[in-house]
Order: sequence, then C-alpha cells, then structure tokens
Amino acid sequence: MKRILLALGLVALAAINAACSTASAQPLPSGPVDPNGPTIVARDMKFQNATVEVTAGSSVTLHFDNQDSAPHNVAIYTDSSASSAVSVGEIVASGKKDQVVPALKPGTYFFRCDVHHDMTGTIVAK
Ligand SMILES: [Cu+2]
Repeated sequence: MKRILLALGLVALAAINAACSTASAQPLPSGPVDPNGPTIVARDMKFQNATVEVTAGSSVTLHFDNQDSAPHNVAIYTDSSASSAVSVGEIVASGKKDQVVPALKPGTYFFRCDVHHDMTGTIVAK
C-alpha cells in the first residue's frame, strides 16, 4: 500500500512540475528579431559591460559570451528584486550563446547571472 501511495505521490509531483514549467515558459517573441543586439561578456566573475542598450519595441538577439570557465547566464528582470523575469538565458559553462529578448518597453531593466547573484548589470531600452 505504501508503495502505491509513493507512486501516486511521484505522479502528482511530476504533474505539478509539468504544470509549473508550462506556466513559467516565456512567450515566444513575435515579429522580426533584430540580430544585431549587444554582446554581453562575462569574465573574471563579472559582466564586463555593466550597462547595455537595446532598441525599445523590437525583439533583439543578445549575444552572450562567457569567457569564464564558471557557469553563467544573462537573466533579465524588470528590476533588481529579480521577482519578475523578462528573459532568462540558458546557463552556459563556457562559450557563446545567443538569447532572443522579447521587445521591451522603454525603460531600465536589471540583469544578473542566476548562478552568481552578485554579477549584475543594467539594460536600457530606448
Ligand atoms: Cu555566473
């Protein structure tokens, strides 16, 4: 009986996981994507560009270049509370990774590495 309950519990957990990952999936950007977005370099455990600019109102490809051997990503949030994600890039152990950022309204956004929260920067959309 215990075994059945355990199995049911696991099934329930899997269902919850599936539901959560669907809910947190970011909407795919619609419309054209500007391929010439900024490059953000991570080196020596910090972002080398503390502030990057993007054009407001159009999706843009951000080029992430992780020159460390430590894993980093570029996770963009509405502000430094990091409670509302705008675009969360894949964690890259080392090397380059492109990330499509959905069109942003004009304003200032916060980004950080989700692995190392002290690695931060600012994205200005204008
Ligand atoms: Cu990192």
